[in-house]
Amino acid sequence: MSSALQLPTPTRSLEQGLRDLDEYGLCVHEAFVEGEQLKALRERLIEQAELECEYGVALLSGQSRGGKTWYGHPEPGAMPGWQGIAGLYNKGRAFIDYLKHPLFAAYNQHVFRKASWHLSAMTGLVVRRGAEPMVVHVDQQFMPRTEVPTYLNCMLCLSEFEEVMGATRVVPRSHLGGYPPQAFSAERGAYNPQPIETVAVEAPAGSVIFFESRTWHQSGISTSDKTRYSLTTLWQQSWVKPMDNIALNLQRDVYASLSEDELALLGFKAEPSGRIECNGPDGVQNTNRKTPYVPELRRGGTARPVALDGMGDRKSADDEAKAMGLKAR
Ligand SMILES: O=C(O)CCC(=O)C(=O)O
Ligand SMILES: [Fe+2]
Repeated sequence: MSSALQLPTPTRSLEQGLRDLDEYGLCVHEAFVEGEQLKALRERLIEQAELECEYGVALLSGQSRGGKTWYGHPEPGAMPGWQGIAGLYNKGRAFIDYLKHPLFAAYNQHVFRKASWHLSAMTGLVVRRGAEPMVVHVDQQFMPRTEVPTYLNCMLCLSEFEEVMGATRVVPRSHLGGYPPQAFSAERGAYNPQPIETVAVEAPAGSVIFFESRTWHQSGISTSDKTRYSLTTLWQQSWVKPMDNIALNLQRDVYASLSEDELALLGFKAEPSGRIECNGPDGVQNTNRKTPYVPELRRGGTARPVALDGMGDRKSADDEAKAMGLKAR
């Protein structure tokens, strides 16, 4: 391996992890999750993955995340090399609790230079023998390079990550330059016209591989009988359209079970973009700016809005802001 592909040493220190992210575009934070929490996340993900297969609603691919995917049953005796378990915020309290890991806030504030952030996607990834390498890409490949990364990808290893198991591969320090060249063809989709040398990130279960969205990476090829399990938590700056349309995806019973702080982590916040209009008499709301429910109103019609409690009493936007415990803007 050329020294240009030197990886940062795994660390358990936030400070070291932040330095590594600046220098290498990635870091490996060991023992980010341990013990019972790691066991709970792993068991919940595996049970969900198995049942999505059994019920014929699994997101599968014979290739990788970037290859051709379909929803359905695996063929008997032929488990495809790749499975994605999408929208994990809907699939168990353990995943919501994990979003509140205190170090996520520290990593996000650093990577996003204190700009406002929230969740973009949360996806389980299962990689088995037969998985093919993904095209080398950056997670913000579809937008021009930015001074500050738009996403932070946090890949939690729920099994160990070995090269032969298709562990994530990276190009250290690539976040400082441009993007990996890609070409497109109807049969292959996106591919790299020139070979790009990448290095596998091997890590024990419980580690998080943090890589910011300008770092070149891909999933590897699996030639192992051991299954790779991982959980991707993708955070983003608030102005980016989320990878998952979380405000729409979030199931109503899950929405009703979450605190204001948890909803804010999922992006239920009115910010310069992304205001949520209340979508029913008991509909979804922003955490920081409540809105009345206002359907199409017609003279002589039956549709009625639902005002906010006490709205009629408020004298001004300033009073309203105070009543909601917010600073007027
Ligand atoms: O599964 C992997 O190793 C990489 C997947 C990937 O590219 C991503 O999560 O952005
Ligand atoms: Fe990626």
